[in-house]
Amino acid sequence: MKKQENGYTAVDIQVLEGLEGVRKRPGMYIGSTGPRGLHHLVFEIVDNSIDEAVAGYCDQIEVIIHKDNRVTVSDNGRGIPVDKHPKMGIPALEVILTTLHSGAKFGGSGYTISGGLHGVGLSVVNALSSCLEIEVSRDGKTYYQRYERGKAVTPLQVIGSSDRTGTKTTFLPDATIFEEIEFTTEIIAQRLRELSYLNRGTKIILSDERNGQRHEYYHTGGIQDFVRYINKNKEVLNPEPIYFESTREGTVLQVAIQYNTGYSETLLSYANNIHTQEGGTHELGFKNALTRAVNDYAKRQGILKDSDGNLLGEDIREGMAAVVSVLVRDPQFEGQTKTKLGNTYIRGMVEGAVYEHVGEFMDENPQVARKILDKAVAARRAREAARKARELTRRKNALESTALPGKLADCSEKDPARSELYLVEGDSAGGSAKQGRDRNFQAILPLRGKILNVEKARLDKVLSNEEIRTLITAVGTGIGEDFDISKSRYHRIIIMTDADVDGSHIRVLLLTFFYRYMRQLIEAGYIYIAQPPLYALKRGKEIHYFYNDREMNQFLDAQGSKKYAVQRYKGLGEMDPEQLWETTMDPATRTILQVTIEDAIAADAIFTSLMGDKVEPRREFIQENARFVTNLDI
Ligand code: 0RA
Repeated sequence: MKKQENGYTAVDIQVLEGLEGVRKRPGMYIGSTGPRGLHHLVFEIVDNSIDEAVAGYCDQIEVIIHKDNRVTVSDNGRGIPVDKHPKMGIPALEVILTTLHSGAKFGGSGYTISGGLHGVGLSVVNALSSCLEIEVSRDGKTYYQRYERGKAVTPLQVIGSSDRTGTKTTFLPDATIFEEIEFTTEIIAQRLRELSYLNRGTKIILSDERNGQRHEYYHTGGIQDFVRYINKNKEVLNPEPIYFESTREGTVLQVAIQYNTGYSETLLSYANNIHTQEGGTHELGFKNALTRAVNDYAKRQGILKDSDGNLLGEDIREGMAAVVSVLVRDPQFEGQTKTKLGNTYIRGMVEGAVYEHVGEFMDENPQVARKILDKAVAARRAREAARKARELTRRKNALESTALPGKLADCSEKDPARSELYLVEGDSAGGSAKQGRDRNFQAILPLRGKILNVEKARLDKVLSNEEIRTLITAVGTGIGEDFDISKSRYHRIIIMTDADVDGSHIRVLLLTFFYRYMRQLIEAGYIYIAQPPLYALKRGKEIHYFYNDREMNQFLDAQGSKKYAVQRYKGLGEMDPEQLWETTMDPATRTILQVTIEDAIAADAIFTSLMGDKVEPRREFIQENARFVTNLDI
């Protein structure tokens, strides 16, 4: 600040009012005075260094968190100009640090340098710092200046010579403005990691002097490395990401895509290095083009016939990790959090480039293209099956609300709180259960194991399964969006399966099904697992049942020399109706296990990992969750 004996110049006054405004309404410039706003200070400065990197003048940025909450950001860019600003008559550096630039806005920096001043945001940080020191190396010299609460307290001075160039800023957030001035390493680390992917070849170092930690972020592969990082624990369809970049009329586009075998979609979009959480025109352009390119390729190859109809975008994006990054000269940020790119021309531009490059990639890499298509076709099949299943059960419920499945042997009790539904594996066990039950309050629904036991099927496919639809109708609640727990016809739904591999598969599958589509039944404590005995010891008319080896051996020890015939039950079908009632269904003598949400989550994870091909996590998982998978062959 150039202070004259007779007071402030007009320029000074204007400047002063500008920064006073920032101190009066910090939220308008950095979002908040909470932790987000605090960390935003660091990001504002780093963004300026990143702009130098984008312009091609800087390849290393270092951030240091000091013990006393000061933060240093340094770069090896050109260094902020220090020569006298022609209009203002003070060093350009001082203008940058004390003037609110018109381009200044919450959310980060622009991409244009175009001869004008960049360093947008530096003045905001300066205004909100109780102290800020800046060092610039350029033209063989190192310059230094110190500010307090946005005001220069020293003139810009030469403090030495230097054979390098760059800018180093150290600031202490103003404790009278921020609720808290302690930085969180992880918040800063995350942003720096992201920036290092988005700006390939820029080395970003983070040191935390409070605990001696040091992280180095450096990715020569840029966003290709980013999608690899997203998929690092997943099985991938294309180990080499699909990557392309294109520049049109000053807009730079970069896209990286890598598919995994999972079912979720991770699409990260950026505009000028800002994560556009609300999407925008670049994201729309990308999605449209990807959908069109994949459908057109599938038609060209005859994999999809005209009569098949198109694959939907959501089918094509199942299992996709993608990063879309644009640099735009005049970004318009919209939306609730100003993280939606609004520039309309970007949409067509991105759409054209993505359509062209994805099409070309598929033509040149038919094997990868085939894998992606197969996955999309499977996703569509699953989606349609799920819809049909929903519609069928919905229609059934609407049209024939009293028409229960023929296979269901219902109970006479109408009060759900007193009614039980046994889901029984296999028709023969189903038969025994029907005969052995107390028909007043126990209903039986036999499920055909073979049909359910589609080990490699995905859950959506299971939904199209007749048995499962019968189950949905029998329970009465509907599924998914239509689910209504008050319509549950039973408050105890008991899964009764054999103690073998098939039985545990079915149990895992049913639990997964309940977890995903009828979760409230689990939360309400309506789902149980029956505990049929493992052994029977017989001696004449005498019979004893045991549920594990330990119990049986204890019993035998106590019996001395008495001889018993041992029967090991492999399936429920080996028990006659009376035995089944006595051992497994009679409320007076049976044990049933209530399923908790944790059990269901475990089952869901087992189900999912059974699908995958990564053997190790699956084995570990199953070992840790032995309770529900005692007989699962792995
Ligand atoms: C204005 C003009 C030039 C560089 C910069 C600002 C600049 C700002 C920051 C902020 C942090 N690091 C920075 N590095 C550079 C161009 C200067 C020239 O033409 O030499």
